Amino acid sequence: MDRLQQLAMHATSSAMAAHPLDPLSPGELKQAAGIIRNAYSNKQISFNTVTLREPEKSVLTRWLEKPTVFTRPPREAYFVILEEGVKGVIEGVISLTENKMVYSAISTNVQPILTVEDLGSVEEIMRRDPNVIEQCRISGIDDMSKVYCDPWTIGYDERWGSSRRLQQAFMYYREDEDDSQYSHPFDFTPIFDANEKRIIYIDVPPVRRPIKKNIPHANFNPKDVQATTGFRDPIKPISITQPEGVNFKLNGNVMDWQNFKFHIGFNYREGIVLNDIQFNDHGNLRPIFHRLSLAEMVVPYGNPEHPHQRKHAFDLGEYGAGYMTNPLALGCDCKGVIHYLDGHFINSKGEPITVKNSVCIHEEDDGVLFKHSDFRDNFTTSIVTRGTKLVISQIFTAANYEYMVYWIFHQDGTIQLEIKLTGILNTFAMNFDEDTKGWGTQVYPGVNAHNHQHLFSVRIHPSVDGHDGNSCAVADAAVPDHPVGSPENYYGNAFYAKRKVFKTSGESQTDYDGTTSRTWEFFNPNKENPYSHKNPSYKLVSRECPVLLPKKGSLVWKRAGFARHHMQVVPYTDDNFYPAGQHVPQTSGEPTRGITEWIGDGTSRIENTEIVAYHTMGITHFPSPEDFPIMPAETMTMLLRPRHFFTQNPALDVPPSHAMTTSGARALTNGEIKSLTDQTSKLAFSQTASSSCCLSTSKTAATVSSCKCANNGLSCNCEFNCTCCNH
Ligand code: ABN
Ligand code: CU
Repeated sequence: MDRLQQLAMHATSSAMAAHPLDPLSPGELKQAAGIIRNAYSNKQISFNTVTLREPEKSVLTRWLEKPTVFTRPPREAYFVILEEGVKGVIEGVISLTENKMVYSAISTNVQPILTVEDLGSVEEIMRRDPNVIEQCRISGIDDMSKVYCDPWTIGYDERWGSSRRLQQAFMYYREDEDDSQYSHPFDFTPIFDANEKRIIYIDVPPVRRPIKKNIPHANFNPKDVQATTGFRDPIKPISITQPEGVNFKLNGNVMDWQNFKFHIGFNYREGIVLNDIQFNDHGNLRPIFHRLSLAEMVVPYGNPEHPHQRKHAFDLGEYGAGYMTNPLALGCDCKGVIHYLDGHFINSKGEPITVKNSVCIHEEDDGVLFKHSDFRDNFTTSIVTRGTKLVISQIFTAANYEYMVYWIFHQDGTIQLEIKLTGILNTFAMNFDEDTKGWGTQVYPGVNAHNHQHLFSVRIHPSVDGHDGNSCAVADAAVPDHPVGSPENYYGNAFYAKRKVFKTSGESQTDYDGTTSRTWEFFNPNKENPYSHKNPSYKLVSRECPVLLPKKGSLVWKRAGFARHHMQVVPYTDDNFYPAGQHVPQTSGEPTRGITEWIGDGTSRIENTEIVAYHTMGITHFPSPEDFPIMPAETMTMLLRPRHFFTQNPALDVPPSHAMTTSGARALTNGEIKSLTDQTSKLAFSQTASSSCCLSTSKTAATVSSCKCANNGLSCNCEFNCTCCNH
């Protein structure tokens, strides 16, 4: 590409990128790849990562606060490439604005993230390897076209350390290409060298467990389900329609919804990233969080027998929630009126690739937002306000597992992260008479699913009512020391919220405690709620917090420093993004990378400054047959809730779905009161409904008294503008 073409492309790509946090567009990816190719024109390189390098925080916030005063932060790309014959990775930064390489350097003894392309290259080589063919034959399989593998990073194996780029291949047999291979695992594990493109070793267990060809595959494809259990009657349609359209406005990647305003980003590693989250508090745009993302996760397995000790996946740092993201399908993955964002990455040749519909944006009914009825008139005086939620979601496939990530915004200012887990258990071969020793469960004849944990690291960068003056506290329900009968607690019933503000990062290393209903608060110590006289805060409510089960000193404990505690807070710096380190594959954990480095001796001050918190949540999974051959989705969740941030219920201004005042109720006749019962629920059971009902629409109080149903003359039960319908 000549200089003129480059400049033209640069002009187009920069102009198109309206926001400094927008993911790199295909044009920018192309531009970056061109600069890298030019710089390494005489070298054999392959591309691993090209992604947005987020602007320095100070430059970004300055621009976010006063976009007309300050110049837009420059667009930069971070890249990782591999050069043939060079150990480690080459990484660097490109200025897209200036169309040049800013720096590049070789990092030795680190291994890059595995791309989907990397994963795809192993199976064919494995099938041709004579030693693998021999092991398959020993296991009773001669036809290599029926042999499959899931290539994982090796984790860490001291026999090879970090210097070679290695994958461990979990082996499976599929009789038919439509079968699910996970019911027929092999018992041996080849090691693949991704640079040499060959199998370098096979871990073979002392006790052999041949493939059980006489056991049918446990399948979930419709043909086989039909042929085995058959299907239950299909569910009658539940239609979700939004005839008047959606309630959100998306300007580029900036979302405006029900007083929330924020930027939606997406990258190869964290997947969805939410930035600059603000709440419009009656005209006052108040910052809440600067950045929220899922930053890392680890899935340690609990079988101590070699080589299972090294089975643990850092699904974000080793593979990437963006790289593994699914193109989403309308009406299945998300339902309703959907807006999608595409994901853009590069392939190993440096060409832009697009995953269509990577991010789904939609609204859902959210049940009752608030309600109250008055018993004095048999609950006729009543208000019910239904809620609507906004969901930003993605689904990624981590070989066998699916992780479904939902960032949910509620009208009362709550932000929720819900993660659902489905897909297929990682399985290993077992003999019929074998004792699993408690390390796993036989979920199907000959199939051992090992115990494991799914531990997620949520990165929370608060900006509650300001960027540089936030603190974090832990809050526990506590009882005073005073005994029953003492003047201070005569009846013994006293309890209160005991709060401890973290002064240092060392103090912040805390763990969930269900017995004290423990929560954590991100607050602004420089502001005060005029009613409660407490600091405005967002409280983290997260109750699914297992402890990391691999012991202190174990491989996973060393590598996954973030999972040692449920909460760790550090001062913000421009590069503390990834809590298990920048390059995660094949780290030994000595020294531990990421959060443990940032915490250091634990003395960094984290009070009334710019802080970043890493919260670990998840589940411990003891598999059972119900999880097989494909798991029903299991949900875990965490909430960030405003506390002392507003002066009243922030959702009070959501128009009610039903409202009847006491005076209105008093004016009603008996027949009118009867008509208030919900007719639609009777319809569900085919009873005859009364001749009239009305449905509320969200209009103003102005139309209240003119609301009469034409067919029976009754007032409609909805105080706001209503539609009478004839059932
Ligand atoms: N669950 C570990 C993993 C993820 C992606 C690809 C292979 C393995
Ligand atoms: Cu699991």
